[in-house]
Amino acid sequence: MTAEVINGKDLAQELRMNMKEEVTKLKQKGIHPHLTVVLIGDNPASKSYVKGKEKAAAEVGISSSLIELPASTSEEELLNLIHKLNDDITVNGILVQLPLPKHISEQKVIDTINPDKDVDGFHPINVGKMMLGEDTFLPCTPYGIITMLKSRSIDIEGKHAVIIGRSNIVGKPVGQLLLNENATVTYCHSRTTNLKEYTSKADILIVAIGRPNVITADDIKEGAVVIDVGINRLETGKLTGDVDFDSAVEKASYITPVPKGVGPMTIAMLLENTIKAAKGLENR
Ligand code: L34
Repeated sequence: MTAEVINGKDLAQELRMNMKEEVTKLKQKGIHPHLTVVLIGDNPASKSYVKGKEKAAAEVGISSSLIELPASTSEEELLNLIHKLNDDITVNGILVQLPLPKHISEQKVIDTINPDKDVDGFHPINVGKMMLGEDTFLPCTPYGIITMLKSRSIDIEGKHAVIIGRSNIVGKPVGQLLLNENATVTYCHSRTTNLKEYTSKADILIVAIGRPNVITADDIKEGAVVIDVGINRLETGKLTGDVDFDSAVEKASYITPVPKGVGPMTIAMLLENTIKAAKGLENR
């Protein structure tokens, strides 16, 4: 079998066209969605992602501001900034790009963001609501993955979804969202013994390991849906996923590429969340 490739760049583009119409209507009602992105230090990958976010926001008519601070910024300074943004009624969404320098506690920063402006969906209140299946901001990468599956009407209910990776921003929440969609979910991670025993049984395989090309056709079931969340920059400068695309594409039913896969969808979902923040969460 040769898989259908789910192009996240094209899907994100399509979603942005719809969002642009929605934003136009909101503006007619006097609602002007605004996203503030905070970038600490000069990690080149973070800079590139943040640039992508600003460009995508502009495309749909969401205004954004970028606050760039040096890596030497203290935790207290950052927390003060967040309090200021929380109090600024013109700011609908706050995103602090991760990772942060080691001397700043990511959890403290996340905990300080007003949950109603937490367009990353990382605040404990929003994580809790997601677990309970309540309406809230869904974390952008997991939300993007579910949107990719739904775009191809891929059945989730009753399927065995296997996640490799248990980070708070990808692995854990994507498993929860798949569970909410009635999948049977297995979490694998760095301490899992005999990983292949699990991957080879997956109907839906979500790979978020962070090492290039470690999952090959040999690891997957014929006809599996393979979602590659890895973004690895090779010495040549080329981006590659955690999945060996060329072999896996011959065995999967659907597969996402890197680049042009999950990455652009992460950004599109951030825009969806910013619009949601601007409209005000329901039940509030
Ligand atoms: N707070 N920190 C916060 N929120 C997030 O949602 C993120 N993430 C992850 C890192 N830190 C974060 C992102 O924005 C990863 N991430 C992200 C966003 C976009 C892309 C990749 C990762 C992306 O656009 N990838 C392109 C290639 C871009 C390039 O050439 O560098 C792609 O086609 O995959």
